[in-house]
Amino acid sequence: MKAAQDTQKPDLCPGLLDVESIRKDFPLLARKVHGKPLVYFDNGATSQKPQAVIDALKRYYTEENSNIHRGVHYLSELATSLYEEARKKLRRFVNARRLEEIVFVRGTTEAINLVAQSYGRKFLGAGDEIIVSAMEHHSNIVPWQMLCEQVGARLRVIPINHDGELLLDEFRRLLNQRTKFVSLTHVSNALGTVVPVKEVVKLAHAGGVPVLLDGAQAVPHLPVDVQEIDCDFYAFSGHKMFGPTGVGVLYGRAELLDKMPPYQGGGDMISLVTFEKTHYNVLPYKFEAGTPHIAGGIGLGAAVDYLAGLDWDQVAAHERDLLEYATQAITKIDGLRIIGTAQEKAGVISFVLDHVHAHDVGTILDQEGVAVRAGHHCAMPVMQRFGVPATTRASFAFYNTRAEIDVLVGALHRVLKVFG
Ligand code: 7TS
Repeated sequence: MKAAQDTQKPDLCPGLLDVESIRKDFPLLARKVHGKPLVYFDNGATSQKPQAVIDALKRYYTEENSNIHRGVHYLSELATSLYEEARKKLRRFVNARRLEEIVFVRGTTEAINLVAQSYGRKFLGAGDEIIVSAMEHHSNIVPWQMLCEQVGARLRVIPINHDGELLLDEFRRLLNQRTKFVSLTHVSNALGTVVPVKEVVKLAHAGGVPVLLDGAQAVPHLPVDVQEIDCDFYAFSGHKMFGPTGVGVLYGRAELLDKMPPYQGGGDMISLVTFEKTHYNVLPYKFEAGTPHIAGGIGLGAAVDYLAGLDWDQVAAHERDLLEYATQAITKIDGLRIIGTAQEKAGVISFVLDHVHAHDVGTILDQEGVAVRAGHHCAMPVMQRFGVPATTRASFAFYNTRAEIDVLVGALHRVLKVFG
């Protein structure tokens, strides 16, 4: 992959990313669906994978496969060192201070459950409050509700305005002596809103309250620096950032991870086991019970390498261009309303069409080769906030183009014809 400086391709603005060359790195983008070229706008659900990631997975299973952290033989040492190399790449990717702050998990969902069950059950009790926002994915609501039931704590919710922006003043009002934890999304999957996380962290820390950020939708779009944001935990999934499914990362501040009990028991998370007493392993292994997704971790490292080869100013400019282009084109469609119009937005357009259910929109788009998501996007409270049962969501990645947006718009006109 190379990033061209002087691209003059018809669907690109000069100076932007060389998308044509990038697309060649993603073999699946070349396939057809229902006889039509695929237009993949479901990146919020999962992204496609570059050849480098696919190759890393194939190489692992053809040449390197072995269990890690236990063997004395060549392959076990090889697999261990590849897996631990991947951890180093992920440390650099989010700029964590220390390697032991990078815990491999199954994904964002497991990362949040880990913190809720480990930190939450140890440090929260009856009457304590946990703050989330009205635009959370269910993965950042339900684990906290489960914790609330277990320890008698209470969930408080920061409301959002009609554009889908977090109401910071309401957050200030909600913060009080009983607040013991704040857990917020960095970028909303249903609305695209980018939350001002540095400000949120500053406010919470002023009251001594730790903050977890759900970065599932942020890491594919923005460079993330956990030291700069100053959050205490940061959770993300490999599969949304061009890596494999079934692997993700919990970044945690070492001082906090140190004080937290293990989340699960089993192999690898111990240093000594007797029937009388078990001693736990050091960080991060204390939180990594059982054989992990070794190939996934290595594949995720390959995804990080791939992303490091991109010019992120160009990526940001290209994604901004896609969002603006799509927003303008789509708002011209009769009876279409965009849900989520925040000032700071990532490449996500959720919309409703008068008198047509999102599933019908999604089904007709699919016939045209356009993959979008239709439904509540695992964010039912967002749907309730905007008074809609579901939306159709087009979510972009850096490999998408203006020409694909034109296909989407053409397909939406077909929807109108069918239902018009
Ligand atoms: N948090 C956010 C903000 C998400 O968007 C998602 C997945 C998750 C957490 C859960 O991630 P997982 O990898 O653990 O499943 N969001 C979506 C979506 O928008 N469409 O499909 C999955």
